[in-house]
Amino acid sequence: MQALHALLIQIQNATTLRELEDLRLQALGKKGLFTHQFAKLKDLDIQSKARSAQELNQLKDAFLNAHAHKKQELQSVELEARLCAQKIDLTLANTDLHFSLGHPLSYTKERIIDYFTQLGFKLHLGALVEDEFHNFDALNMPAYHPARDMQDTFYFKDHKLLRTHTSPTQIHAMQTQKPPIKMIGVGPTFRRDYDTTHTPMFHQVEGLVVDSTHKVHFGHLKQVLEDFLHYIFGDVRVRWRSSFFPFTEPSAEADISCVFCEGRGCKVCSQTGWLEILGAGCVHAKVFENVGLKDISGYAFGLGIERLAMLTCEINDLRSFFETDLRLLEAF
Ligand code: FA5
Repeated sequence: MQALHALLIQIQNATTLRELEDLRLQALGKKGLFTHQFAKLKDLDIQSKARSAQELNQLKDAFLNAHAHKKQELQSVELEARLCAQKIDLTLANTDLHFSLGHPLSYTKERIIDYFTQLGFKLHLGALVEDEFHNFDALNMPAYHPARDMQDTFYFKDHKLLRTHTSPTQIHAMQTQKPPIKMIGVGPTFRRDYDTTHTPMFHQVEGLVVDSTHKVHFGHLKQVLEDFLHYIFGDVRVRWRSSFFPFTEPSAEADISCVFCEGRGCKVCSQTGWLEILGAGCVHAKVFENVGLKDISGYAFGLGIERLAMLTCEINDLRSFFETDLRLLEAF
């Protein structure tokens, strides 16, 4: 029995899990002290046997408790020591990391936002659900305008609609801010379209610069947008064509020399050597009148982000942006 009490003390003093395991075997193994003492019980008379068995069982319980307790304590100490030894060096380069620019659409959108915000344009996201005034009327698109047809626009029951372009953001900006105003409106827009270059949901960027009379003119618009097109497409030629938008006068569209054939003519540019990129113009007097601004001048522009992403990332079917095919992301 004395040897068993000594084992209990050794358990308290154990410093490693291996030492503890040795003590467990010494006590409970085939040839262990407890095994030996229990075997000896059979030689005792009935009374001594009962007394010794009780004493032995109490000692065994105490041993098992002390052992379990010590084991837990030593396990935490060893774990702590192992974790300290395994410190991660965050400064080491990991060549296995997978770098991605993200989805080509988000990447293109961020590039556009970066460019204009660095020039001092304030970012507006606007609301996706608009009323007819902000989406059409204020932009000089009266009730008979074809874009207002049910075939083109997603309407709700109460004359609300999913914005068909980001141009309503310029109306909100002019209604809520005092000129000078310099803003871009960015985000999803919706039309009833579906083919290789058109989807029901797509993204646009709108730009608006407004200041008192004669301070903003078409020359500023041309400079800002030509610089922007060179930032996105590099060394391309830019061509301006006159065009029509109800909310700008004069209106124009900018083309770039085809990035695939460098202007020689190919399938992508329909053999013309040019690619249409954006619409722009000076803000129409009617629009200023609709938002109650006087003695004022300004320019606006708008473009489709998918179109830019298709050209810069060489993707020929716009619908593939929305098909969540991981292979598309892996290609970037
Ligand atoms: C507009 O939406 C005008 N609000 C742009 C504007 C703003 C002009 C300010 C002048 C001043 P448009 O309908 O052409 O213009 O659309 C602009 C671009 O959106 C198109 O060139 C095209 O790239 C893109 N787009 C139009 N419909 C879709 C569609 N269904 N899917 C993908 N992109 C589309």
